Amino acid sequence: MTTTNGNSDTVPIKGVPCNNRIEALSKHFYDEFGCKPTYFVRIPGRVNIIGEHIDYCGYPVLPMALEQDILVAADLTKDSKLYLRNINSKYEKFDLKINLFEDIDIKPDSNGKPFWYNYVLCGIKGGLEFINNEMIHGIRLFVDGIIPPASGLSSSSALVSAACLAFLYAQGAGLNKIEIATLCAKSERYIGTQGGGMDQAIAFLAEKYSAQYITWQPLKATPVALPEEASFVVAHSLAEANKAATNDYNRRVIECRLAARILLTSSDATANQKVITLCQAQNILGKTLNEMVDLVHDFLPKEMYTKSEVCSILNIDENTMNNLYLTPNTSHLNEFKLKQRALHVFEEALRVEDFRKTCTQTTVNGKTAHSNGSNGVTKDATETTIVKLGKLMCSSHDSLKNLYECSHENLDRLVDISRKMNVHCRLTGAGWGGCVVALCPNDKVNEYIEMLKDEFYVKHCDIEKSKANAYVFATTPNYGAIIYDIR
Ligand code: ADP
Ligand code: NG1
Ligand code: MG
Repeated sequence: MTTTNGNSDTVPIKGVPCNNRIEALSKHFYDEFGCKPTYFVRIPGRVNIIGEHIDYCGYPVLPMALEQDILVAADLTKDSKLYLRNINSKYEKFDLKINLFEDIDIKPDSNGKPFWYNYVLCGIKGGLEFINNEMIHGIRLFVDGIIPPASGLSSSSALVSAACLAFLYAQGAGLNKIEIATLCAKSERYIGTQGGGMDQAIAFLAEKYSAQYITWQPLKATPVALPEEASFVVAHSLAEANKAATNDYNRRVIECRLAARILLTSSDATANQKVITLCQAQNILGKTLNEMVDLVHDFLPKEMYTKSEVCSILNIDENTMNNLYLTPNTSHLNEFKLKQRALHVFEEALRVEDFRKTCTQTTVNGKTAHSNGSNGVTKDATETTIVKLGKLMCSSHDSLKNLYECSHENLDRLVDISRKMNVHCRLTGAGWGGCVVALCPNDKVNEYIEMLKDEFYVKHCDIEKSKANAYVFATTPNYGAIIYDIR
């Protein structure tokens, strides 16, 4: 799969880069299976710069790919089996005879936490469904992942996508990047979470040096140049949150669905039962995002709605509500926060638009100039751009904390510590733990990282300063998915 042809077809790269990681993974593969891998698949993690919890509502998001990735060594087998290994011994071996996609059962452990290999099975199941069960080869996979897991940097989607891509490549199936990103988003839902598709989209559509403005229906990625004068710094809160192990994530998804359905009742417009996103509701109502914010205040005034209230507003019974809008792990819920979730979504969608516009142009004395190079933008204008972007990130975090209630005390602490240095940051990914992303002027990056080490990792988390390096890093936009074929 090349990384230079935007939204078009996937083409494998011949050969593999010579580096220690590839060599070590090849050796593990050989020691385990007695043969060399014949191809490698690499899928990056991502950091979402802005646009949180709005992909599943149909609104654009602005992520970029990380250098940290899931790298998988692979080979075909003549039987119809999956042989799965992981370089990290905490992830146990797993083998499975692959039959029909319908037969791949993806169940969590007795505590409701997914097994690591369930994410791989999601990718295989989705791939098998795509090829109508017409499997030609089994597959050996050896996984080496360096994306911090359960940290909002999309380790799960990198694993699902790597498995799906490796499996389909083994079958000789040709898919373009848009198709496979869409397929992987659908495949990951087998884990139980109703994700929106951002992680899989950036995994395949990312390009080096630019973030991507991702829009839906149809899926499209448009490069966005980020200001050269600032860097993005990612810092781990040291709290992990596995999104499929609780119903926190799906609860937000279904609250947005219910809000969309209730907002639709504000007009006589007819909408079939499949209309479930806030963006679809907005389009049907023909309103601007700001008008949708006003509508929320008028039509969703209460702090909390009970299930029976929602049923009565929508004129449906509980069974219908469960079947149409809820998920297996949310069907027992009786109370929903609709105003708060919908306000976050519409206001975050506005922030994404503002952020993108600010990145691509800045106005100096009435003249428009581009801010992504040395093309005549004054230092003052650039500083204004960074201040503006920082403020948008700051408001995004406040909204996620207060309206969406998906922050964590460690994330809030990182945000507060950063503010002392006038650096704005926000939680990234789903939240409830994981990482923050900060926008920091280049000349302050080292000082900022040192300050986080002292004030957060050493002082608050009791970690030796030398070990704190593992948890905080500056990053620039990286490539998307790659297949290295060495046959
Ligand atoms: P994230 O924000 O990182 O996507 P998720 O909760 O969605 O977090 O998924 C995290 C889960 O993905 C982990 O608990 C683990 O099961 C799986 N995972 C992530 N990275 C790896 C890896 N390198 N090897 C095995 N499993 C992994
Ligand atoms: P993380 O936290 O990386 O698992 C999740 C969703 C995204 C998006 C973000 C919140 C999946 C696979 N990923 O990301 O689609 O909704 O939360 O913006 O469900
Ligand atoms: Mg995930």
